[in-house]
Formats: sequence, C-alpha cells, structure tokens
Amino acid sequence: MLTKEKAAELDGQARKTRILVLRMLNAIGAGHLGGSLSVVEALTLLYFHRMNVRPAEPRWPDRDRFVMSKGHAGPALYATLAHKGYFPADECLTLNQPGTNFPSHCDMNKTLGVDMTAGSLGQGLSAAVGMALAGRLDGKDYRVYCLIGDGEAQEGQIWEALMYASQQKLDNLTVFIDYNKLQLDGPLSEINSLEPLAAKTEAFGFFTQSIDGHDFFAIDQAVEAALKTAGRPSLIILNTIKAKGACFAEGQVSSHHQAVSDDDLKSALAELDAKGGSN
Ligand SMILES: Cc1ncc(C[n+]2csc(CCOP(=O)(O)OP(=O)(O)O)c2C)c(N)n1
Ligand SMILES: [Mg+2]
Repeated sequence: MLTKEKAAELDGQARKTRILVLRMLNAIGAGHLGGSLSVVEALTLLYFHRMNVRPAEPRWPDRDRFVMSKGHAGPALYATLAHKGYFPADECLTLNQPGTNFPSHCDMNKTLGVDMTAGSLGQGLSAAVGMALAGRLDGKDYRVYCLIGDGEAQEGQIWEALMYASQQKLDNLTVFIDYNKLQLDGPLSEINSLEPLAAKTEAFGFFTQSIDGHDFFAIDQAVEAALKTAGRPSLIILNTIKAKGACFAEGQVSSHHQAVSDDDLKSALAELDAKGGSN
C-alpha cells in the first residue's frame, strides 16, 4: 500500500534519477535517453518501495532480483542504484568512458547491484525465468522482476521465455513491458505491432495488467496484485512516454539515442525543477 507521503517521496526520487540520467548523457555527449526516462517510475517504485535488497551486500542470496532486459536503459538503472546507496552518484558520470564501471548497456560484472548482463535484446527474460525457477528449486522466497522493451518484445526468444515461465507456473516472476510504442527508428504500429498485446500475454498464461507506467499508485497496485497471484506468472504493461521528463525529446523517435547538449541539459533541468515543487 502506497501512502500519499510515500508517493511524494518517490516523485522526488524519480526527479533526481531523471536529472542524473541527463547529466550522465551530457557528460559523454549522447546516449539512450528515451528508453531510460520512460522506465524511471517503475524502477523507483521497485527499488524504493517494493524490492528487498541490501545495497551494502549486492549479492545477498535472498535479495529480490531485477533484470533490465532492455540493457540499453542502463543509465536509468545506474542512477536508481546510486540513489539507493550502491555507489556514489558522481561515479555514474563516467558513463561509457574507457575503464568505467558504467557501460552504456548493463553488465553484472562491472556495476554493483546489476543482476544480469544485457544489451543483446531478447535474452534477459530467459535469464529472469531461470532465476525464478532456481528460487523455487532452492526454496527461496525472493521475487524476480524483469523489464523488457516493446521493440524488444518482437524478439522470438521473449515468447519462448513467456511460454516456459507459464509452463512452470512461475508465480514469483513479474515481467514489465515498457510500452512506449516506439522502437529504434519508428513507431511499433508502423513496423511490427504487438497488438493485441494484453490478449496475447494472457493467452500465453500470464496474469496481465495494463496501466499508466508513470503513475506510482497504479504501478504499486499492479505489483501488489501480481504478488497475490498464485499459480501463474504476471505481466504488467507499462503505458509510458519515451523520454518522459526531458522537454526537448519527449515522445520523439529521435530520443532513442539522443545528444544532450549543455543547452538541452539546462532547459530540461529548469523544467524538472519547476515541476519539483518542494521535493
Ligand atoms: C538483438 C539486438 N538487436 C538489435 C539491437 C539494437 N537495438 C538497441 S535498442 C533497439 C530498439 C529497442 O526498442 P525498444 O525495446 O522499444 O526500446 P525502448 O523504446 O525501450 O528504448 C535496438 C534495435 C540490440 N541491442 N540487440
Ligand atoms: Mg520502445
């Protein structure tokens, strides 16, 4: 259950995360802005309200797992983990530079708190299914959360993993689809539509919910409903806006891999500050 006070706190965290993502991309000049900013609320809700993790003990065996299958959204995960206390926020500003622990795509061998390496789209969900199955076989009660992109969901391996999770009745697995309706170079509707998406994932055996992916109350309720669902895995369709919160890029195809100039950074920060109120 999410109180109004907690939601306001999460709102402040999400804003901090957006600001750090923008600063990271500005430091290197460009990066995956759109797909990072569309998932900020989901990450914030998970790490600051729902997931049982220990930043001082990143590989704690009983922790809840998070797999960022759309590994190009690494910057959003790094910013979230930094604010959660895994490492100092300023370290993230070395994003994608030689020798960094913060590559543009998630790498579990480089970044504290990252549970799975990703970047080749379509594979992370299979790893998450393995983690969920392992948890059950080991008698652990951790949960596994996995976030995939909508363009990523065009990969056949995603549907193989969904089938197998359902066959195994993995009710400790919750999958999120970031349904920002845009892939690398255009809208899914013009390239390879997923519709009717909710009907498809239901037919694959997943308890499916479709919600506003920027609404903390909606995400929290959906996560709660997934927790209470026994005997089958869950899937939450996050209806989102690509590059949400970056005024110079919101909703644009070009935000997928986007330059962030000093002027862009300034205007985005001014807008985020203006929306920030007292947080
Ligand atoms: C197997 C594979 N093919 C192609 C790519 C290149 N690529 C990186 S991101 C991307 C688009 C993904 O679209 P989507 O999942 O909708 O990402 P989002 O909108 O969340 O950024 C592509 C094609 C890749 N990383 N892996
Ligand atoms: Mg997309």
